[in-house]
Amino acid sequence: MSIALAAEWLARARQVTVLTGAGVSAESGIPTFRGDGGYWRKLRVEELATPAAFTRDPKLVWEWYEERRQTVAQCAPNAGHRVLAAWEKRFPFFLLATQNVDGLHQAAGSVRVAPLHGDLWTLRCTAEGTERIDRRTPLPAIPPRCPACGALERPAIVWFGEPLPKEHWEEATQAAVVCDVLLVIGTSGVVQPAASLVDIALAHHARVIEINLRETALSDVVSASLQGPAATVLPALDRLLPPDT
Ligand code: BJW
Repeated sequence: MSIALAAEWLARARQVTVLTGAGVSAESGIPTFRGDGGYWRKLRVEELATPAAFTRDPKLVWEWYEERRQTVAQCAPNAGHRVLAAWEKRFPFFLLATQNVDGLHQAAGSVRVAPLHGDLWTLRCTAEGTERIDRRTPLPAIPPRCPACGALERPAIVWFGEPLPKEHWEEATQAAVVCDVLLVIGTSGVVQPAASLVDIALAHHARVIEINLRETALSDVVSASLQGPAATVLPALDRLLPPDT
Protein backbone atom coordinates (compact mmCIF):
# COMPACT_ATOMS: atom_id res chain seq x y z
CA MET A 1 0.00 0.00 0.00
CA SER A 2 1.47 3.31 -1.02
CA ILE A 3 2.09 6.16 1.36
CA ALA A 4 0.69 8.50 -1.32
CA LEU A 5 -2.75 6.88 -1.10
CA ALA A 6 -2.68 7.08 2.71
CA ALA A 7 -1.80 10.78 2.40
CA GLU A 8 -4.73 11.24 0.00
CA TRP A 9 -7.14 9.75 2.56
CA LEU A 10 -5.72 12.00 5.24
CA ALA A 11 -5.86 15.09 3.05
CA ARG A 12 -9.59 14.52 2.50
CA ALA A 13 -10.33 13.68 6.17
CA ARG A 14 -12.03 16.10 8.53
CA GLN A 15 -12.17 13.81 11.54
CA VAL A 16 -9.01 11.96 12.47
CA THR A 17 -8.47 9.61 15.39
CA VAL A 18 -5.12 8.12 16.35
CA LEU A 19 -4.25 5.11 18.50
CA THR A 20 -0.62 4.89 19.56
CA GLY A 21 1.41 2.23 21.32
CA ALA A 22 4.91 1.74 22.63
CA GLY A 23 6.46 1.78 19.12
CA VAL A 24 5.85 5.51 18.74
CA SER A 25 8.21 6.12 21.67
CA ALA A 26 10.79 3.50 20.65
CA GLU A 27 12.88 6.02 18.75
CA SER A 28 12.91 8.23 21.84
CA GLY A 29 14.74 5.39 23.58
CA ILE A 30 11.88 3.74 25.47
CA PRO A 31 11.76 -0.05 25.14
CA THR A 32 8.55 -1.67 23.86
CA PHE A 33 6.76 -4.39 25.83
CA ARG A 34 6.87 -7.32 23.45
CA GLY A 35 9.48 -8.71 21.09
CA ASP A 36 13.18 -7.96 21.49
CA GLY A 37 13.96 -6.50 24.90
CA GLY A 38 10.40 -7.08 26.08
CA TYR A 39 11.49 -8.82 29.27
CA TRP A 40 12.57 -7.35 32.60
CA ARG A 41 14.53 -9.71 34.86
CA LYS A 42 13.11 -12.54 32.71
CA LEU A 43 9.56 -11.43 33.52
CA ARG A 44 6.96 -10.57 30.87
CA VAL A 45 4.70 -7.53 31.19
CA GLU A 46 1.79 -9.93 31.78
CA GLU A 47 3.60 -11.18 34.92
CA LEU A 48 4.31 -7.70 36.31
CA ALA A 49 1.39 -5.47 35.36
CA THR A 50 -1.33 -7.20 37.37
CA PRO A 51 -2.97 -6.51 40.73
CA ALA A 52 -1.91 -10.01 41.83
CA ALA A 53 1.78 -9.35 41.09
CA PHE A 54 1.60 -6.12 43.10
CA THR A 55 -0.09 -7.83 46.06
CA ARG A 56 2.52 -10.60 45.98
CA ASP A 57 5.58 -8.34 45.72
CA PRO A 58 4.97 -4.56 45.64
CA LYS A 59 8.69 -3.84 45.91
CA LEU A 60 9.50 -5.86 42.79
CA VAL A 61 6.75 -4.18 40.77
CA TRP A 62 7.88 -0.77 41.98
CA GLU A 63 11.49 -1.57 41.04
CA TRP A 64 10.28 -2.19 37.48
CA TYR A 65 8.42 1.12 37.45
CA GLU A 66 11.34 2.97 39.02
CA GLU A 67 13.63 1.77 36.24
CA ARG A 68 11.12 2.84 33.62
CA ARG A 69 10.60 6.22 35.28
CA GLN A 70 14.36 6.78 35.19
CA THR A 71 14.52 5.83 31.50
CA VAL A 72 11.56 8.00 30.50
CA ALA A 73 12.87 10.98 32.50
CA GLN A 74 15.89 11.02 30.17
CA CYS A 75 13.88 10.79 26.95
CA ALA A 76 12.40 13.47 24.73
CA PRO A 77 9.60 13.40 22.15
CA ASN A 78 10.66 12.42 18.63
CA ALA A 79 9.59 13.61 15.18
CA GLY A 80 6.58 11.24 15.23
CA HIS A 81 5.22 12.75 18.44
CA ARG A 82 5.75 16.23 17.00
CA VAL A 83 3.83 15.54 13.77
CA LEU A 84 0.88 14.19 15.77
CA ALA A 85 0.91 17.30 17.98
CA ALA A 86 0.82 19.52 14.88
CA TRP A 87 -2.01 17.53 13.29
CA GLU A 88 -4.25 18.36 16.23
CA LYS A 89 -4.50 21.88 14.78
CA ARG A 90 -4.79 20.73 11.19
CA PHE A 91 -7.97 18.65 11.37
CA PRO A 92 -11.35 20.06 12.49
CA PHE A 93 -11.76 17.03 14.79
CA PHE A 94 -8.77 15.18 16.21
CA LEU A 95 -8.26 12.81 19.13
CA LEU A 96 -5.10 10.96 20.08
CA ALA A 97 -5.86 7.86 22.15
CA THR A 98 -2.65 6.47 23.56
CA GLN A 99 -1.79 3.27 25.37
CA ASN A 100 1.49 4.85 26.43
CA VAL A 101 2.06 6.03 29.97
CA ASP A 102 5.28 7.97 29.26
CA GLY A 103 3.70 11.41 28.70
CA LEU A 104 5.76 12.09 25.55
CA HIS A 105 2.72 13.05 23.44
CA GLN A 106 1.83 15.72 25.98
CA ALA A 107 5.49 16.80 26.15
CA ALA A 108 5.41 17.26 22.36
CA GLY A 109 2.43 19.60 22.72
CA SER A 110 -0.56 17.28 22.19
CA VAL A 111 -3.57 18.39 24.21
CA ARG A 112 -6.40 16.33 22.73
CA VAL A 113 -5.11 13.14 24.33
CA ALA A 114 -7.05 10.22 25.84
CA PRO A 115 -4.54 8.26 27.97
CA LEU A 116 -6.12 4.80 28.01
CA HIS A 117 -3.63 3.06 30.30
CA GLY A 118 -2.80 5.74 32.87
CA ASP A 119 0.28 7.77 33.67
CA LEU A 120 3.74 6.79 34.87
CA TRP A 121 4.12 9.84 37.10
CA THR A 122 0.88 9.50 39.06
CA LEU A 123 0.75 7.51 42.31
CA ARG A 124 -2.49 6.19 43.80
CA CYS A 125 -3.14 5.38 47.46
CA THR A 126 -4.29 1.76 47.70
CA ALA A 127 -6.44 2.58 50.77
CA GLU A 128 -8.17 5.82 49.78
CA GLY A 129 -7.79 5.92 46.00
CA THR A 130 -6.39 9.48 46.13
CA GLU A 131 -3.83 10.36 43.49
CA ARG A 132 -0.78 12.60 43.45
CA ILE A 133 1.85 13.39 40.85
CA ASP A 134 5.44 12.71 41.87
CA ARG A 135 8.08 13.14 39.18
CA ARG A 136 11.03 12.42 41.45
CA THR A 137 13.14 9.54 40.27
CA PRO A 138 14.40 7.72 42.15
CA LEU A 139 11.53 8.03 44.60
CA PRO A 140 12.75 8.50 48.19
CA ALA A 141 11.36 5.09 49.20
CA ILE A 142 10.30 1.96 47.35
CA PRO A 143 7.47 1.06 47.65
CA PRO A 144 6.15 4.60 48.26
CA ARG A 145 3.55 5.29 50.94
CA CYS A 146 0.65 7.73 50.96
CA PRO A 147 1.74 10.99 52.67
CA ALA A 148 -1.77 11.34 54.18
CA CYS A 149 -2.52 7.89 55.58
CA GLY A 150 0.68 5.82 55.25
CA ALA A 151 -0.92 3.11 53.08
CA LEU A 152 0.97 1.59 50.16
CA GLU A 153 0.82 3.54 46.92
CA ARG A 154 0.65 1.96 43.48
CA PRO A 155 1.29 3.40 40.02
CA ALA A 156 -1.89 4.93 38.55
CA ILE A 157 -1.64 2.60 35.58
CA VAL A 158 -4.20 0.20 34.14
CA TRP A 159 -3.09 -3.34 34.81
CA PHE A 160 -4.42 -6.53 33.26
CA GLY A 161 -7.92 -7.31 34.43
CA GLU A 162 -8.62 -3.69 35.37
CA PRO A 163 -11.06 -1.43 33.51
CA LEU A 164 -9.80 1.50 31.44
CA PRO A 165 -10.64 5.02 32.74
CA LYS A 166 -14.32 5.36 31.77
CA GLU A 167 -14.19 8.94 30.52
CA HIS A 168 -11.15 8.39 28.27
CA TRP A 169 -12.42 5.08 26.94
CA GLU A 170 -15.79 6.59 26.04
CA GLU A 171 -14.07 9.52 24.36
CA ALA A 172 -11.86 7.14 22.35
CA THR A 173 -14.72 4.86 21.24
CA GLN A 174 -16.80 7.87 20.21
CA ALA A 175 -13.83 9.23 18.24
CA ALA A 176 -13.43 5.83 16.53
CA VAL A 177 -17.11 5.87 15.58
CA VAL A 178 -17.05 9.31 13.94
CA CYS A 179 -13.60 9.42 12.34
CA ASP A 180 -12.89 9.39 8.61
CA VAL A 181 -9.39 8.02 9.25
CA LEU A 182 -8.01 6.04 12.18
CA LEU A 183 -4.22 5.91 12.38
CA VAL A 184 -2.84 3.00 14.40
CA ILE A 185 0.80 3.58 15.21
CA GLY A 186 3.44 1.44 16.91
CA THR A 187 1.18 -1.07 18.62
CA SER A 188 1.18 -4.86 18.40
CA GLY A 189 -2.61 -4.73 18.62
CA VAL A 190 -2.82 -7.63 21.04
CA VAL A 191 -4.10 -5.77 24.10
CA GLN A 192 -7.84 -5.29 24.45
CA PRO A 193 -9.96 -3.27 24.58
CA ALA A 194 -7.63 -0.65 23.00
CA ALA A 195 -7.14 -2.75 19.84
CA SER A 196 -10.90 -2.98 19.35
CA LEU A 197 -10.92 0.69 18.29
CA VAL A 198 -9.82 -0.64 14.91
CA ASP A 199 -12.94 -2.83 14.58
CA ILE A 200 -15.13 0.03 15.73
CA ALA A 201 -13.68 2.42 13.15
CA LEU A 202 -13.92 -0.15 10.34
CA ALA A 203 -17.52 -0.96 11.27
CA HIS A 204 -18.27 2.73 10.83
CA HIS A 205 -16.57 2.89 7.41
CA ALA A 206 -13.39 4.72 8.37
CA ARG A 207 -10.10 4.09 6.59
CA VAL A 208 -7.63 2.55 9.03
CA ILE A 209 -3.95 3.21 8.39
CA GLU A 210 -1.37 1.24 10.35
CA ILE A 211 2.21 2.41 10.83
CA ASN A 212 4.55 -0.22 12.25
CA LEU A 213 7.98 -1.72 11.73
CA ARG A 214 6.40 -5.07 10.93
CA GLU A 215 3.14 -6.96 10.41
CA THR A 216 0.91 -7.10 13.46
CA ALA A 217 -2.28 -8.76 14.68
CA LEU A 218 -4.10 -5.88 12.94
CA SER A 219 -2.36 -5.86 9.55
CA ASP A 220 -4.87 -8.19 7.87
CA VAL A 221 -7.88 -6.06 8.70
CA VAL A 222 -6.62 -2.49 8.27
CA SER A 223 -7.13 -0.54 5.05
CA ALA A 224 -3.41 0.23 4.63
CA SER A 225 -0.20 -0.89 6.32
CA LEU A 226 2.81 1.39 6.11
CA GLN A 227 5.95 -0.40 7.23
CA GLY A 228 8.70 1.67 8.77
CA PRO A 229 9.69 3.58 11.90
CA ALA A 230 6.99 5.97 13.11
CA ALA A 231 9.46 8.85 13.50
CA THR A 232 10.23 8.58 9.77
CA VAL A 233 6.86 7.57 8.29
CA LEU A 234 4.82 10.27 10.10
CA PRO A 235 6.99 13.18 8.86
CA ALA A 236 6.97 11.62 5.37
CA LEU A 237 3.15 11.46 5.44
CA ASP A 238 3.03 15.03 6.71
CA ARG A 239 5.18 16.25 3.81
CA LEU A 240 2.71 14.70 1.35
CA LEU A 241 -0.25 16.65 2.77
CA PRO A 242 -1.24 19.96 1.18
CA PRO A 243 0.07 23.02 3.03
CA ASP A 244 -1.87 23.71 6.22
CA THR A 245 -3.82 26.95 5.85
C1 BJW B 1 7.40 0.36 16.06
C2 BJW B 1 8.62 0.95 16.28
C3 BJW B 1 8.85 2.11 15.57
C4 BJW B 1 8.59 -0.76 17.49
N1 BJW B 1 7.92 2.58 14.76
N2 BJW B 1 6.49 0.84 15.24
C5 BJW B 1 -10.33 -9.97 24.86
C6 BJW B 1 -9.64 -11.07 24.41
C7 BJW B 1 -8.53 -11.52 25.10
C8 BJW B 1 -8.08 -10.89 26.27
C9 BJW B 1 -8.77 -9.80 26.71
C10 BJW B 1 -9.88 -9.36 26.01
N3 BJW B 1 -10.35 -8.25 26.65
C11 BJW B 1 -9.57 -8.03 27.73
C12 BJW B 1 -8.61 -8.95 27.77
C13 BJW B 1 -7.60 -9.04 28.83
C14 BJW B 1 -6.45 -8.08 28.68
C15 BJW B 1 -5.76 -8.34 27.36
O1 BJW B 1 -5.91 -7.65 26.38
N4 BJW B 1 -4.89 -9.36 27.33
C16 BJW B 1 -4.15 -9.70 26.13
C17 BJW B 1 -2.65 -9.59 26.42
C18 BJW B 1 -4.55 -11.06 25.69
N5 BJW B 1 -6.89 -6.70 28.78
C19 BJW B 1 -7.08 -6.13 29.97
O2 BJW B 1 -6.96 -6.76 30.99
C20 BJW B 1 -7.51 -4.68 29.98
N6 BJW B 1 -8.60 -4.49 30.85
C21 BJW B 1 -9.81 -4.97 30.56
O3 BJW B 1 -10.07 -5.50 29.51
O4 BJW B 1 -10.71 -4.78 31.55
C22 BJW B 1 -12.02 -5.32 31.41
C23 BJW B 1 -12.74 -5.00 32.69
C24 BJW B 1 -13.95 -4.36 32.60
C25 BJW B 1 -14.65 -4.06 33.79
C26 BJW B 1 -14.11 -4.41 35.02
C27 BJW B 1 -12.89 -5.05 35.09
C28 BJW B 1 -12.20 -5.34 33.91
C29 BJW B 1 -6.40 -3.81 30.56
C30 BJW B 1 -5.20 -3.79 29.71
C31 BJW B 1 -4.10 -2.96 30.37
C32 BJW B 1 -2.80 -3.09 29.62
N7 BJW B 1 -1.79 -2.48 30.34
C33 BJW B 1 -0.42 -2.57 29.87
C34 BJW B 1 0.50 -2.62 31.08
C35 BJW B 1 0.77 -1.36 31.67
C36 BJW B 1 2.13 -1.49 32.24
C37 BJW B 1 2.80 -0.17 32.14
O5 BJW B 1 2.77 0.52 31.11
O6 BJW B 1 3.38 0.14 33.13
O7 BJW B 1 -0.19 -1.50 28.94
S1 BJW B 1 0.02 -4.00 28.97
C38 BJW B 1 1.14 -3.22 27.91
O8 BJW B 1 0.62 -3.53 26.59
C39 BJW B 1 0.98 -1.71 28.12
C40 BJW B 1 0.74 -1.24 26.71
O9 BJW B 1 0.05 -0.02 26.71
C41 BJW B 1 -0.02 -2.38 26.08
C42 BJW B 1 0.01 -2.42 24.58
O10 BJW B 1 1.30 -2.67 24.14
P1 BJW B 1 1.82 -1.94 22.82
O11 BJW B 1 1.84 -0.49 23.04
O12 BJW B 1 1.08 -2.44 21.67
O13 BJW B 1 3.35 -2.40 22.81
P2 BJW B 1 3.99 -3.74 22.21
O14 BJW B 1 5.34 -3.87 22.80
O15 BJW B 1 3.09 -4.88 22.32
O16 BJW B 1 4.12 -3.41 20.65
C43 BJW B 1 4.98 -2.40 20.15
C44 BJW B 1 4.79 -2.33 18.66
O17 BJW B 1 5.55 -1.26 18.18
C45 BJW B 1 5.26 -3.59 17.92
O18 BJW B 1 4.26 -3.98 17.00
C46 BJW B 1 6.51 -3.13 17.17
O19 BJW B 1 6.67 -3.76 15.93
C47 BJW B 1 6.21 -1.67 17.00
N8 BJW B 1 7.37 -0.82 16.88
N9 BJW B 1 9.34 0.15 17.20
C48 BJW B 1 6.75 1.87 14.63
N10 BJW B 1 10.04 2.74 15.72
